[in-house]
Amino acid sequence: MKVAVVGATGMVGEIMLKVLAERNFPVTELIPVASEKSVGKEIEFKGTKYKVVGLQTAVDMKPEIALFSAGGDTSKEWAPKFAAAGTTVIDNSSAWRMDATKKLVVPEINASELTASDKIIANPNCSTIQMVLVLAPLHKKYGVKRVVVSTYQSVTGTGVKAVKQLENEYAGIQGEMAYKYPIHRNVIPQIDVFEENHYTKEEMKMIRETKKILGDNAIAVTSTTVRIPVVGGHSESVNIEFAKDFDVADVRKMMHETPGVTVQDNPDTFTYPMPIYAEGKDDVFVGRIRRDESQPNTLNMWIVSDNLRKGAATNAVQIAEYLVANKLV
Ligand code: 2RA
Repeated sequence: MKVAVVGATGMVGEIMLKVLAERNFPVTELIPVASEKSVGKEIEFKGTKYKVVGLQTAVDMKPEIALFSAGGDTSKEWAPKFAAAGTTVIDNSSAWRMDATKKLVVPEINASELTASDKIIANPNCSTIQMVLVLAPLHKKYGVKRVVVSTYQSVTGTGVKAVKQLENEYAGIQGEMAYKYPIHRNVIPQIDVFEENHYTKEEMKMIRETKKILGDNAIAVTSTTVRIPVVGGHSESVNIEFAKDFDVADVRKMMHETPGVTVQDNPDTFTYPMPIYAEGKDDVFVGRIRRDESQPNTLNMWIVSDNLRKGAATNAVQIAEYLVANKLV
């Protein structure tokens, strides 16, 4: 496979290259793509050096697959150009996620909807992916009525500038700010811009994308998304009300059986998921599984995942793997 990675020098792009190598994706030719200022730079992939090229050059090279992580504007403009050249684009931006003509895919849940004519495939938002992976089997069995989620999101979700801000503030150095406020010793209850209803775009992504991926507009979702001074992964406190009553032991068993999910849940040994353990791993970690005793048919859980991996790069590569395995590219 000739594979382009658009945004190859960015934080997610770098992890995409790492994940492609780790999972031994059948790359015969790599095309690292980045903005003009990075063109000509060298990138190493599995011991071979590749020169970064610009977008038009990459389109002309007609890759079979292009993994995009270069921001919404680049995706809006360039994904259709790649698609017109016959490339299947897997896009990590928000540009196409809510487009009714595009599939929004978490492979474990809905990859079977993909066909060879899907030329632009949307990768969901990181905080959505880790939550829906857990919700999907529970929805099938018990019917999810309502979800209340609060997130504790890593600065890596913003990008390299935010990681630098945290490091600078930690070291007492005055530097460029990715956020309006300090992030070290702080918690910022705003991720992305505010929408008209005073929810942030990140909150609305979680609400809209969850319904689309689970294929059920009747699920009520409300969300508060928060940035915390952590690298390594996003954490979520999730309260789920079901249509039917459930058995906690059965929920735990189902989580053990869900591909891509690892249960870390033992109060006796103080075992629960945390970003320091999730970092660098592909799984979604679940713990603190317990009944919400304040109302019927309701469950609480704590979900942690490396947002750059399953929340972005790994999910995108898994989509590519599905396309290859099913001869859809
Ligand atoms: C964040 N969800 O964590 C975003 C990244 N896509 O800011």
